[in-house]
Amino acid sequence: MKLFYTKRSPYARKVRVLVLEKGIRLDLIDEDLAHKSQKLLDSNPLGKVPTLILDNGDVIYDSVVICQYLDEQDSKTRLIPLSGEARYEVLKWESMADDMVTIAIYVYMEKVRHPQDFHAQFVTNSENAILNGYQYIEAHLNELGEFNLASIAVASAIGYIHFRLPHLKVQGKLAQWFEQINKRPSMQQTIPVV
Ligand SMILES: N[C@@H](CCC(=O)N[C@@H](CS)C(=O)NCC(=O)O)C(=O)O
Repeated sequence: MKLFYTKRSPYARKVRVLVLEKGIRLDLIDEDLAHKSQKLLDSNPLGKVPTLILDNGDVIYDSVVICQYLDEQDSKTRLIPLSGEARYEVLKWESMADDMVTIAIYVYMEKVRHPQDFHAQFVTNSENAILNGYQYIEAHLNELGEFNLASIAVASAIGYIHFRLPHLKVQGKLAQWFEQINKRPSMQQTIPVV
């Protein structure tokens, strides 16, 4: 299997952490999103990472679908509960974490495109949404006790927000939780870099 990714992408990071935790072997193809390869564009009409190419040539995207596919490939280390309420709780955490990432990307892009005159209200509202997200996560940390895709997604989101919006660092109990999870080799090997 081959995974198109970038070292910055928090969506791809979820997949990379899951793969490392499960010991799945795949080839990583580092994409330059400013000059997307034809192979990526041929595989995914939107040219997004992560995109997974299976050994039979089939293609799977996006990160939510790839994580579910890969988790099913090996039952020894399940990172997504198989069914029922527990499964949807984990997927709900993933969805919230992914949305925090999306908000952070929009804020970062707004500031990069308009460094002197970014839309202040948009940035404030978006950053407040991220801070509300932090508050919610901290108040529900007991739900993230087990290491699974929920904690992978939340930690990847926090890692990305720290990377792009360093003034929005987590604090208190959430910072302690993040520090612990960030020590895992799978997290250390996938820290976002430019
Ligand atoms: N919903 C998608 C989002 C993927 C995504 O937006 N990836 C970004 C990189 S972080 C990307 O490929 N951007 C390139 C582009 O949109 O052209 C997922 O979860 O995989």
